[in-house]
Amino acid sequence: MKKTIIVIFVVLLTLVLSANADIIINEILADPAAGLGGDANGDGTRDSYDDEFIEIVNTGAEEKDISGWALSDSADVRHVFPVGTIIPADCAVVVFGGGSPAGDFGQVLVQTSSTGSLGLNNGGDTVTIGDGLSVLSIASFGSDGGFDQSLTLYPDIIGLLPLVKHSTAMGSEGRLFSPGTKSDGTMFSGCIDEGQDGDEEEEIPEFNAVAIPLMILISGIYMAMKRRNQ
Ligand SMILES: [Ca+2]
Ligand SMILES: [Ca+2]
Ligand SMILES: [Ca+2]
Repeated sequence: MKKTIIVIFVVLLTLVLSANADIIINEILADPAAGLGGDANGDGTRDSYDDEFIEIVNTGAEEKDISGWALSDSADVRHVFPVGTIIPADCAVVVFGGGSPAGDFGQVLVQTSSTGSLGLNNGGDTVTIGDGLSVLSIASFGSDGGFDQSLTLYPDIIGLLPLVKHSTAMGSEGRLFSPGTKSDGTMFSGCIDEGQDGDEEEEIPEFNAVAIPLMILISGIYMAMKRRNQ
């Protein structure tokens, strides 16, 4: 009996940990390039703090509520995700240092640092995501962070650490960053826009318009045949 309880506990613990392993750090921009080429948040101004960002992807099969979780660098907590931060499956959230982010950013959630800055060191830093109990995702970088571009997993989502310079990722075509999309500019698969949802919903009445009369017809033929055989 005792052994059974231990086995159940281990299985539940494994399930909890594997569920939280679905949240990964996919891209980090510590060193926005000089000039408008470094305007990652799209607000028309290049700012060495505001244009820093961290891109986080939910790779799980279910949406994930990360409200209250903390995003930290090696020095401090830099952002606490506000209530209502729910990342759809296979979609993402991007946290900029500050400013007024403008753009569609691949239809992902977009936030700015709750402390006013991400404070990422260009020469190296460690970014972690924690839920208050444990560290659930971690990504470190060194001097590669100071090359006027972001560092990204390559391939996106499934690539292994270390992060690589964004412009070297195949398909990036030399772009310096990609907040809210994969490094080749395509959307994460779970970030479906509302227009596509609407199309899917309209298909149901169309199906019923054909299926229901057909079922009535088949039922009528069956009843007629049954009467004839009686
Ligand atoms: Ca920096
Ligand atoms: Ca900017
Ligand atoms: Ca990206």
